[in-house]
Parts: sequence; C-alpha cells; structure tokens
Amino acid sequence: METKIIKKLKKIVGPDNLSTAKEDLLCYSYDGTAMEYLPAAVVFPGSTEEVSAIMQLATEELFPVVPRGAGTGMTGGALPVKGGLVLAMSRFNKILEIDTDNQIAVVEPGVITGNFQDEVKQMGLFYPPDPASHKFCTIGGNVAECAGGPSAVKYGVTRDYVLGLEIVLPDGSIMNTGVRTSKGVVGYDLTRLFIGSEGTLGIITNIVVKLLAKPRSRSTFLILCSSMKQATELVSRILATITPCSLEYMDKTALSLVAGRIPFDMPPSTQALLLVELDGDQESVALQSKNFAAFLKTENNLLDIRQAKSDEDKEMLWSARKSISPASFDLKPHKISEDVVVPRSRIPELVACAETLAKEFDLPIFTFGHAGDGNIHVNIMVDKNNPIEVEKAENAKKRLYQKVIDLSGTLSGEHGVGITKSDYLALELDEVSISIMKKIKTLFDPKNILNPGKIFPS
Ligand code: 2HG
Ligand code: ZN
Repeated sequence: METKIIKKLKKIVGPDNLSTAKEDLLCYSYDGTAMEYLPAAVVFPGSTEEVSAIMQLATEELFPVVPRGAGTGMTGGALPVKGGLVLAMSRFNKILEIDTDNQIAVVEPGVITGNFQDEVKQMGLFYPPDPASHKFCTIGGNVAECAGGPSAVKYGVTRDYVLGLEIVLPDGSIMNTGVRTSKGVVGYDLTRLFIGSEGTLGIITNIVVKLLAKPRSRSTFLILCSSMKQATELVSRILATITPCSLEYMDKTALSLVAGRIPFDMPPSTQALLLVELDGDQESVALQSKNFAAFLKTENNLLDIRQAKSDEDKEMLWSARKSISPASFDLKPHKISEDVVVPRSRIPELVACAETLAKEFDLPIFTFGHAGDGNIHVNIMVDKNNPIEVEKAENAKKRLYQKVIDLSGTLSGEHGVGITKSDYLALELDEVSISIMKKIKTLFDPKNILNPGKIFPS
C-alpha cells in the first residue's frame, strides 16, 4: 500500500490506530480456518465518521477493505485474501443502551457476545444467539455471518434478534436500516439483506437488537445411545413431544474428545449421545421434564439417561459441548469444518454418509452439533502439510456436499460461504439467484473494494 495512502489513513484515525508492522499484521492475517493472508495494513477506527472517511479514501484509491470482528469465523470471511486494509472493529466495544421497558439494546459491533449476554442477564433479560465461540466472538461478526448456536432450535439465530443497523457503505455514505420497535414493514427489509452478507456489502457500526425475558429455570439431560442411528432417529420424535431450547448431538469421536469434562460416568458402549435442555419458568420446566422423562421411558433400548442435578453440572456439560471444536485438533493439526443442514428426519442418512466417507478416504471424520435444527458439523480432520491427505479431504467434502443437496439440505447453517464454500455455490443456488446476488453486490460496491473474493467463485 502506497505511503501516501498510509499517511492519509493515519490522518483519519490518528497514528496510534494504524499499523503496518509485520508482527501486528500477522495477528490479523488468520481466522478460525487457520488459513493466512497478510494485509498491507490494519486500522482501528474509533467512530462511524472515521469508518466513513476510510471508505471514501478506499473508493478514491481503490484498495480492498476487510472488516474484522474477533476472527473466529470458520469460512474465511475476515481474511484479506486480496491484501489491502483490515478494518479491525475492536474499538467499537460499547453497549450503548439497554432499554428494559422496551426490551431492546443498542450495541457496537465489537462487543463480545458473551459479555453482552451476561450484561443483559443481570437486568433479567435474555439475548439468545449463543455461538460456541460466544466468549470470544463479537456481535458484529455474528450479524455479518448470521451466527447461530445450540439455542437456535427454540429461539432462532442472530437474524431473528436484529431490529436495525447503522452501516457504512463502500462509498462512505452512512445508512440506517430497520426499526427500534418490535414490528416494522416500511420498505424493503435492508436489515435482513445485511445479516449474513459476510462483510461484502457494508460495514456495520451499530446494532439494535431485541431481547427477551430471561427464562428462570432449565433442566439438562444426556441421553446415551448405542448407535449413531439410534441417537439421530430420536431427534424428530423428541421434537414431536417437547420444545427443548437445545438438542445437541455428539458421535463417539466427538464424545471421546471431551469425555473428561463430562461430569457423569458413561458406559463404554456409548456410541453417541444427545444433550437436551428445557427452559422456562420453574413450574413449566418441572412439567416439561416430567413429560420428557415419561417419553424417554417409552423409548426402548436407550443405554441410559442422566439429568444434571446442579448448575455446576449444567455448566460442565455445556463447556464440554463447546470444547469439541477446539479439542478436535487433538486428532489432526487442521480441519475442514462443515456446518451443513438437512431436514431433521434425514440426519441418520447424513451421519451414515460421514461414516462411510471416513472409511473410504481413511481420514478421521466425525459429526456433532445442532441436531434439533438438522445442522450437523462434519469435521474432516487433516494435516495440511500432507498433499495426499488434503486431496482426499477435499474429495470427501465434495461428496458430502452432494449428499446434503440430495437430502434437500443446505451447505451452511451458521458459518457462511466465505472462501471455503464459494466454489460450490452453484450446487445449491440456481443461476438466477446467483446473478441477482451479484447484481446486489455491484449495486452496493461497484468498485469491488469491500471484502473482495468472498461468497462468489473467483
Ligand atoms: C460449534 O457448534 C461451532 O461448536 C464450531 O459452530 C463447529 O468446529 C466446528 O466445526
Ligand atoms: Zn455450531
């Protein structure tokens, strides 16, 4: 990047809020995919006006700008694949307002999701979207990717909680979308267009979210199963009986990665398990738990059922569940992490396919995730320094994608397209949809300066 541009950027944000030092750039060169692309500079704007001035400069000088939250994304959304400027939103870290009467909050995009959840909880409120990385990821990143998590089965995903956005467009103009009310249908829904747009259309600088009343009680069960088939076939029957707030699945490998964190003993014959949580007020949770236990009694051949007796046990169970992703690197140094979704009744076919692929390609491939949504993480473990393994893993991924489409599923439930799925866009979307999406991108970003190289095949 030319020195004159660096000088102009420093003038906008102040000299302390920009770096071109290699040791700083390295920290902004990777994300949850473990791929690396070095930017030319990283900038830390402190206000919407500064973001706007940066984008005006980028439009004049035509350099790529890549917005970044905490870099926990799993498809390369925050990677500067074409170099240029990383726009780190870490100074946008304030919760600006929590309006308890109207159950809304206004937050800056760099706020850590888990911190925000804790803050509203203290006021008796609840912000449900709970990606496994909630302790490190940011709300801005969650909006950009439309993140979900275990509670999506009852409460939905980030999209269902965002009421309005302040956005800086690639030409520097500032746009406010949506409402601060619980309803609003004036004009096209530009808010939703930006949710899940992976930082390709504009830079989110302010977010209005809706909140719920905090559920007062929860009850957590582990259902131990003798096969993947047994566990996954149970999913639809559970959902026909109760509405849990979470219904998670782990195969035997996922379980073995975190078994040490689970506060119960489990028979060695456990091949898969379901983690089911019910929430609500005390009376309703007691009733739901009673009905659920009665339902489980009618299920033959379950290995066993455990119910968490204390809050500590519940925390440990969730910590075990949320540790599967980082613990997966015990198996191999890298992974292809998938977040495919199929209709719930087709999960048994999906996990069987993953098992077949593991055998056929002789790679560790395991499955876990948000079974209540049909959203299963298929992790293909690989050593990227071994080209034969990489080729096998890519072929396994291709076969998996085809199976998902054949099962009427979708390639991504929560991690987005980024660069890891862009070559497969046409497998799921028809030509007309892709062409309309490209036109939308061109409308907002005619010079292709904002997060170039994402979503669409290059
Ligand atoms: C989870 O649900 C995350 O734990 C990460 O979405 C999934 O590592 C993964 O594949
Ligand atoms: Zn997930």
